[in-house]
Amino acid sequence: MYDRVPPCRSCGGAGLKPFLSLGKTPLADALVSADQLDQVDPAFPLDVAFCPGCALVQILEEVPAERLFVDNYLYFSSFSDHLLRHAREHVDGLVAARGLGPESFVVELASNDGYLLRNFAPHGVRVLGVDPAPDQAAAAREAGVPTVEEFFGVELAKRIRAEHGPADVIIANNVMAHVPALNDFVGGMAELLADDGVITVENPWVKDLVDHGEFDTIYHEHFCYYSCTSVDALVRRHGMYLNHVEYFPDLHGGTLRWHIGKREDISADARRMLAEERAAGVAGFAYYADFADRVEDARSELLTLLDRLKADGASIAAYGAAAKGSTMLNYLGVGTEILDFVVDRNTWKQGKFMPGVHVPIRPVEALLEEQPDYVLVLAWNFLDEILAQQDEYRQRGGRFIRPVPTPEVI
Ligand code: JHZ
Ligand code: ZN
Repeated sequence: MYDRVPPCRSCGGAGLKPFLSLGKTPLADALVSADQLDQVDPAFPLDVAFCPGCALVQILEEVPAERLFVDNYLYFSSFSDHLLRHAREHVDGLVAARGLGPESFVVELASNDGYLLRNFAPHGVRVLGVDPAPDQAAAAREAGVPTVEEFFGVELAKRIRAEHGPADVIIANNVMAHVPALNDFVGGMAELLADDGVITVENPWVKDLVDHGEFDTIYHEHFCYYSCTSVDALVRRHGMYLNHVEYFPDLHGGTLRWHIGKREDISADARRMLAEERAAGVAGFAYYADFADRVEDARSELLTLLDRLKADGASIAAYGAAAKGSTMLNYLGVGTEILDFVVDRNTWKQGKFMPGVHVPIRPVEALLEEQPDYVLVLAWNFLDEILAQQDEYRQRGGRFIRPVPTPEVI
């Protein structure tokens, strides 16, 4: 089934053990425009493996990063109130804990539309964003956030350090999964960081992905799926330490924030999380061995529910033209025969079509205009926020379907 097994992206080890294949899927953020509808969207194998050497979970396929994040990237961070609040709290916490002010220098990697860095402005902190996605970088500059429009690595880190000096804080949220040359990226962070500085890295936790069956968060943009164990091994290779860990169970299905520094100062929370992972078996292959069967069961269960509703004459739409929504629909093989349309707040996505399955994407108002009987929540990670917004649709009898961890009608 797996014809090519590359070396591990972190430790370089040769023994990657595949444990899940989602078949061939189109690129999750490569939304299709109306004039491309008769083309067959290019699809790439989506196979996931575990590294026995360093415990890093990763996909085997490497689609070129330009194709993922420059040519086909319509993800803008500013469309979720939950995420905006989370970013503001992160900034306020850093400013207070580290006494940041006009003398400080903060760099954010994958700064997107400036949704996070702009919160430093009232504190007078010097900031620099790094993001290769052109439309997002332009939006960030518009919001007053200076942004370098490049991929990050050792070479860019040296240039930034030469021009601006070392960084007191480096923030890397939901980007370490997106990096093909992982050691160049982490080596760049080490290069740029001041000796007493801190790096905070956020990413969904692979333990929650497996425990809650969040298979739809697997797509080609996400090369790696992290645990504390694999992050610890990765940063030690670059002379740094995993000093502290915070857990946000409600963000993107379960997110960890790792605090990394050049001086060893390991907190009780970091030790506890590493021990918890050891006890749960996250660092061993057996933990992942039955995941493929569980994903297959989840697929059948959701398909059975959708088919039954459809057979009963119900109309069904979906909420969230998310990357994870693309994995979900393509792996299930659900298109316009089941779903009338998908709604999304992101104006860049409206008017386009979901990759592979070509379900049209409409503004959120379409839910009240059409009042479908059911709405499949593809962006289930924002379910509470979406339910709160959609009170009127629900008052009129509309129902939501949460697909993960197990299908549930709400
Ligand atoms: P959302 C993204 O994945 C992209 P995606 C990225 N690859 C990543 O790593 C993860 O996040 C962490 C819309 N929406 O954020 C906005 C509404 O319409 O779950 C988005 O298009 N109304 C960097 O794409 C989509 O839903 C709302 O009220 O899987 C959500 O996509 C809200 C809250 C969102 O991520
Ligand atoms: Zn490895």
